Amino acid sequence: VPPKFEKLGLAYDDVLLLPNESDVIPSEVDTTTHLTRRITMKSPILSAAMDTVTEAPMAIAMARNGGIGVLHRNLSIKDQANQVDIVKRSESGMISDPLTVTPDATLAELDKLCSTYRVSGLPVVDEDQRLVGIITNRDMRFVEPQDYNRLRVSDVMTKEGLITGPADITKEDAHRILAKYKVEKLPLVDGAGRLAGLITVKDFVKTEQYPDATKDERGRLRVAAAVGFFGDAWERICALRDAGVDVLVVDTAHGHAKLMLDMIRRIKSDSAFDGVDVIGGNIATREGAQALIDAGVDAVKVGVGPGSICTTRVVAGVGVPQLTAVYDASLACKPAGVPLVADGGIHYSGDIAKAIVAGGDTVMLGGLLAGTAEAPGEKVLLHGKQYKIYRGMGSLGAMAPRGKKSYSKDRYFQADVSSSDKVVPEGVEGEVPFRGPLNYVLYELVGGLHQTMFYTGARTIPELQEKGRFIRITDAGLRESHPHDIVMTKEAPNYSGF
Ligand code: RVP
Repeated sequence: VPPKFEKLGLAYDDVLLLPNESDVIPSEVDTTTHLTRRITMKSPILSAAMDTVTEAPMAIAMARNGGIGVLHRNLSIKDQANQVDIVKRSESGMISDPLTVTPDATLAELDKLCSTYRVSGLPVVDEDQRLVGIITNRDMRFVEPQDYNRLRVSDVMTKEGLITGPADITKEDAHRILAKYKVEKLPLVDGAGRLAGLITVKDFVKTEQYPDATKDERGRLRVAAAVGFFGDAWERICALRDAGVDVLVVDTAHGHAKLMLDMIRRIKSDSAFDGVDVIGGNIATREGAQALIDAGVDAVKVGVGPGSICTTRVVAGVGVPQLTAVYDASLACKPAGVPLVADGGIHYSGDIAKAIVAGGDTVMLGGLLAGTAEAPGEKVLLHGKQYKIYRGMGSLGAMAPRGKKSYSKDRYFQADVSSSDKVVPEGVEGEVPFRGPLNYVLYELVGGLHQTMFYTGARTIPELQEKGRFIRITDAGLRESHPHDIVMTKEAPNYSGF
């Protein structure tokens, strides 16, 4: 019989990392880490699958900066798959199935397509996919908006002297042609004149601008998306795969549960999903991690109750302080070679390092990213300061939106998506300070990790995991850690008060 009282559980604030002898400086370290068994990332950070944190703009910005975004699932299947599509098309080496328009489309329809996908122009193809022209903002420049409904693509597109390349062109040759003809888009055509791909200047620029971006083998940004297991979950899973999702995150508040494990087994045993990795969670014990590993996950996500908006530990009285949860789960993950995502409860950059030393390979952030410009929702002004809304996926607002079908109730195993509006919330709704663009925030968070690696003498993430050691601290130690005996008059970009 297991003991009634387990060992003491520790949170991030209960410990500090010991400094080690070091011959590393912060700018020299390498933060490359495993997201899943086969996907690596340059920064160990995921943005949370929450409706106030991750939609396409956040996912694009996260991947460009070396992390990854997990698209939330409080959206229709079509809308979520569309978000995947937007990220996958946002930038690439060579777009093999470019978005196109037909010559008879109106300019209004074209304009809508361009703004949805944030592109400045499209190749024009006939019904046999043969390239008949190209239309870019250069062609549109002198068209009056009131004519958009009247004029068709064929009226203004460039059709004479089209600059194209062969389907198997090299990156270098493509660059040369783009430069020589001073064009921004190079359609690639096969022997029969059919459109076989597209290369754009924007993608060359972006590759230089974001050298650490998380990309797939075809040079497209990687993206993850959350799914459940009730109702139409399988349909959602298939639609996300068809849209090109890299990672499915089977997202529940209790991952050590039969329905959830069944869903993981189902995806992993279907060869139609060979190209897609699966992250399962959340669990908070070694046994929970082992169950997910046995079901075949490519990474385990850890965290029951540490989230800044989470009330599971008070509503249900269940949870494990996050540092201990990560450590215990890692005892199952490490021998199996399955990466671990430490999800929730990160207040400061130092907590990221603590999560990694405890056995995490990456961390998932909600509250720290909800205030960035790329998070969904508008800024709100409160007492002269700017804020953004942040709410738990188990909050009343996210679980039972008035007059709308709810999608996240099954995260808490509370009935199926179409049933009544009654819920037992396990989260709250609130506001977090507006923090500006995501890359500023990530710079501070990853920069903090570089400092940890310098203090602990670790050049790489595996070295940090191996060398890092904790010292437990008291309440007095925690008070001493934060600024004290001073009235703070200016907030630092990476410190917002105790
Ligand atoms: P935090 O970064 O501390 O804000 O936590 C974010 C995490 O909290 C999410 O990734 C998710 O695991 C969890 N979460 C989301 N909604 C809720 C809730 O309503 N209880 N919890």
